[in-house]
Amino acid sequence: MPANLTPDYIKAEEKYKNAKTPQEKLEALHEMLATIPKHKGTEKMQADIKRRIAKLTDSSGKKGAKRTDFYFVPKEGAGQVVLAGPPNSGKSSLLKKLTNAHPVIGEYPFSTTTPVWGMIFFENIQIQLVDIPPVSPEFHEGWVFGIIRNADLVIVVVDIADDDSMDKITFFFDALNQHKIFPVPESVKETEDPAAKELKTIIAANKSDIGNFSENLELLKLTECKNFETFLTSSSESWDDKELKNQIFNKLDIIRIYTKQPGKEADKSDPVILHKGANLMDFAKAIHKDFAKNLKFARIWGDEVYPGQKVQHDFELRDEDIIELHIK
Ligand SMILES: Nc1nc2c(ncn2[C@@H]2O[C@H](COP(=O)(O)OP(=O)(O)O)[C@@H](O)[C@H]2O)c(=O)[nH]1
Ligand SMILES: [Mg+2]
Repeated sequence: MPANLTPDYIKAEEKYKNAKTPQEKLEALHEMLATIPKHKGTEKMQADIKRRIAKLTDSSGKKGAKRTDFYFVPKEGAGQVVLAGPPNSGKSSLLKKLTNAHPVIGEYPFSTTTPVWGMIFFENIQIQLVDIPPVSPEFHEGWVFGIIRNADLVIVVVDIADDDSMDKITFFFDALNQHKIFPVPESVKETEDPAAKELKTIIAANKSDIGNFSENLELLKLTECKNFETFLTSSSESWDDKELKNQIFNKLDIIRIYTKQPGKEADKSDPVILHKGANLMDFAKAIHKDFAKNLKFARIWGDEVYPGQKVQHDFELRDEDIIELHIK
């Protein structure tokens, strides 16, 4: 294939072909655009994907042009994490606490009406955190499920100072299941039903600064929340977000790989992000298709190897390995 398409791109294209709704089509197109190798050979294809995206999101207001009433959040950074749950649980406040974003925070429910996102600065990478409108029996936007489904990780935000949280969270999980989204605690397997999506999930037991929450926390364990790791969180000044940020990084199942020129120090400011389990060849492909084609071997520096160890194409990489590529 002249364009050297990656497995991720081919998967996204497959998803596009099987998409039934405009929302699903749009999601797949954005994934195609994110995963298509960016070089001269794919310029036409890139333009074509962009044209199809523009067509689907046409909001020109022309007579007869139908305005789309759904949203999509293009992925940025090392992973996309969504804050979801019932109204007023503190999703927007957590976005503000954890990122550089400035969402609307309201004492009233439904203060968030469109997706808002910002970046979490975690060590030397950025992780995208997305805040969306709530899901509740009174009202919710259908498109929020499209955004949840597309995330790499969802944080379900529960107000543990609210005695009604148990019912609200049960409704939330039921609504996910109705949309064929199935929360799972650990890494995701491909589902047999292509419309079903397993989604990595953790729980933020929020507003923990209010105190006196132990009874509600016990009650939550009677709900679906019992299956997931639960973190006490708060948007208060005194709450330390370090543990949650660490966990977000861990759950994304990504590794950071640094490049190094012979005889020089590695540049650790801009790592290549790969899925856990990726090998040397995956890394070379991520840098450039010509590196992959002409790769002879590499030297590696890391925890599990001796400094400068020579490794071959199928060598599995670990977080923070430093690689020196040698090409033919
Ligand atoms: N005490 C306390 N109040 C919070 C916390 N997080 C949010 N709130 C309050 O709860 C209300 C709803 O917050 P918001 O972030 O808009 O919730 P959202 O609807 O889930 O986005 C606001 O009045 C916030 O000030 C928290 O951690 N502790
Ligand atoms: Mg909000």
